[in-house]
Amino acid sequence: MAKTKEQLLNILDQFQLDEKVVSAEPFGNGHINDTLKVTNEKGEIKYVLQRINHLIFTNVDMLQNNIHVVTTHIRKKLEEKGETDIDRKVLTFLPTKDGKKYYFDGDSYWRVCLFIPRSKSYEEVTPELSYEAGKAFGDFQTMLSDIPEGTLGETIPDFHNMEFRLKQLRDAVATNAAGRVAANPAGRLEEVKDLVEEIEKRAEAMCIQERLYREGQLKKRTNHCDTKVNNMMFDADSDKVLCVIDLDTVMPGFVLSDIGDFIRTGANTGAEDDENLDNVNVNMEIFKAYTRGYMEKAKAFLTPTEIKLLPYGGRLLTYMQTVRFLTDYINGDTYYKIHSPKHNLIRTKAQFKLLQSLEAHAEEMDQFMNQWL
Ligand code: ADP
Ligand code: GN1
Ligand code: MG
Repeated sequence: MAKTKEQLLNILDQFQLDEKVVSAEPFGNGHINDTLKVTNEKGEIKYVLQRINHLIFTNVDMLQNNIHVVTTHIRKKLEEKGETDIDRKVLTFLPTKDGKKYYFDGDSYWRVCLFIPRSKSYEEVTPELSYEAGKAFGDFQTMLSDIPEGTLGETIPDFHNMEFRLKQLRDAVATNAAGRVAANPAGRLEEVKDLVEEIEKRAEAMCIQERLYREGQLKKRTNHCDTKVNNMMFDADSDKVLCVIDLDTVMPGFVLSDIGDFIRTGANTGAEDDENLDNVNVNMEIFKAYTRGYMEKAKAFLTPTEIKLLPYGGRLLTYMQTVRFLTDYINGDTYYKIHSPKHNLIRTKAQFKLLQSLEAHAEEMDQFMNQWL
């Protein structure tokens, strides 16, 4: 439900802000939460207000607790390293006036963090920025590697479990075939038959991580799980990464998630939802630069199996996103925000095209990894 300006200011008034604020305007283009930038009387952006999508993040206590653990852990590491300007290098969430980590207004959950001044995020990166991003996510995983097991909850259970995502697709197909989807009871399945077939062809090969985990050959680590290119802030002057943001999905998982999602978003020559599939291809320079930066920081803790699988991570996360967008399309668009009736189908096709391009470059990517094996 959209909020009026007065309602938003009233929500903001529940938090311990140290400045008077006068407006809250939409910000960014996330698919799940609502993000707003909050300005003071001088027109300066001071805070970021977010409405948490609690239909997706059903355990808001766990969510905000995870974020608290992660941000305080990173802050401590930065202090130990003697870093300066720490408020720009880790997100700072503000408590409510009664000391809570979020505010519930009767129908929505809200949180506020400091806006990072003199920073910017990118939707597209150059190889130089990609190298910086690789180092930043390698550092991020390193800093979080000593959070004791069991401290962080799974904010979305089985979030990057490929077997689970395939099951959701198969359930959606069965439900749609039985004509039980309210939003569009017929038609969508017929329209996507070929895509479902393409997905099924690859299904077994895309569940390697779950199998290796069961066999004890792969462990879980703390991952960001949403390393989209726009989820990190760069310094507006130096173009060095300041801070990793969008921490809702930081949780235990497989290491390929954080390599894969950056390749999926940063190394795509087109947009995630490009209607012109000719635009969509993998940019090998960006892949190489990210990998170089990431390996510089992460090589110390990665196993040879994980290093070898790194290019597979790009294919896996792209495949997973194809499956997730398609599932949502078949289900009648109940999960992702959409901006046109066929948006989820357009996204599916663009992701599938990227997957094909990644497959065509698999050998070249594997060869590139040999320098670390
Ligand atoms: P979403 O779930 O909507 O993707 P994000 O937390 O990623 O939410 O925020 C969306 C965008 O808002 C980011 O890509 C970034 O440009 C900007 N942003 C978010 N938090 C901050 C912050 N603390 N300081 C500056 N910009 C921010
Ligand atoms: C969602 O909220 P946002 O836009 O950063 C999604 C990710 C997907 C992404 C696809 C909680 O991320 O998993 O990869 O869209 N987040 C959730 O763009 O499902
Ligand atoms: Mg985001």
